[in-house]
Amino acid sequence: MYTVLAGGVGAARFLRGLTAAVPADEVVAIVNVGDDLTRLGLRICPDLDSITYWLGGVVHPAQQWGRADERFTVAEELARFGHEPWFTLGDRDLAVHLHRTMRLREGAPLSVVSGEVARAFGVDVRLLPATDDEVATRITTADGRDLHFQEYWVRERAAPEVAHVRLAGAEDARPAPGVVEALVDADAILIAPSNPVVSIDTILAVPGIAEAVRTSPAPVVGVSPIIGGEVVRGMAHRLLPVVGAEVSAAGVAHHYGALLDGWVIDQQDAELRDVVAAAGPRCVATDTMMDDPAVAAALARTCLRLAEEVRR
Ligand code: FO1
Repeated sequence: MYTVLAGGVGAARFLRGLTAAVPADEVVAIVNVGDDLTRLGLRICPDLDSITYWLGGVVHPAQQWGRADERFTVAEELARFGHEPWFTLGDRDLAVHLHRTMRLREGAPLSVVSGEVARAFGVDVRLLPATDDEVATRITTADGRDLHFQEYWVRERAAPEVAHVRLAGAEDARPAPGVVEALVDADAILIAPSNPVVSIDTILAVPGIAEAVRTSPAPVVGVSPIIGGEVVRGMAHRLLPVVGAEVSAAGVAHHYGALLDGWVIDQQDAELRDVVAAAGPRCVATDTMMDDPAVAAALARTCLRLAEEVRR
């Protein structure tokens, strides 16, 4: 079993590559739920949905979130009542939120509903929310505002200076059923090239998960989300300094620290290999730009080979 700590888009591309290297039913993704929010009374899970849509072959190709062939008839009608459209929900996307919200109201845990939704889109990878409890990534801006992550990222386009990032509700949250087992029993634990601060740290912030990664006998291999000092997408470059991490492939490895046994960086950053290795993890440089599915598959195989090397 290969267990992947996963955020949104970068994780979806990586998972697509991994399922070209090993059978999909041997892959478990532990997915960040800090992005989740309730809008219009509906529970929305952006990272679970991005991965589901991506692996299900129905993601909006340019946006990498939301659905292809989407329409916004409901959103247009809702504007009539003054609902702010800063977080747009398409008609097809709404069907997932309606189903999920109905099932949650019936008392089904998010982990059960996520499995139903994944199967409905033909996704064989097991998608597990990090927790079934309600948590939220919240951003404290330098000027003292307390924003939900989606307000910061979507409404304010990550413009405000950030003073602090936290996973609200973490102290009362528990790993979802199957999460600890997926980590302890894994043949390898892989950290996808997701946002270290608001995707990976927010998984590790659920009490019991970081502990399970540390005590698991499985080698832990991660992929740098920073290439040539730049983010591939998103706003990690705005948030890494907030947690004292340098915006580089070496800086992120240092941020994950002792969790890592292996670290895969892009060939552009090959000169950082010794810097990374000096801090502990075995380091490999390869092509990590996963625009091409063949690159994603090769990257996954590189991670699995590195996991075998560090296991010995
Ligand atoms: N991102 C945007 O930039 N604008 C949006 O209006 C927006 C709506 C949206 C609705 C559902 C959903 O699952 C994701 C949505 N996203 C939107 C993307 C979302 O902010 C990201 O997928 C993650 O939360 C960050 O990676």
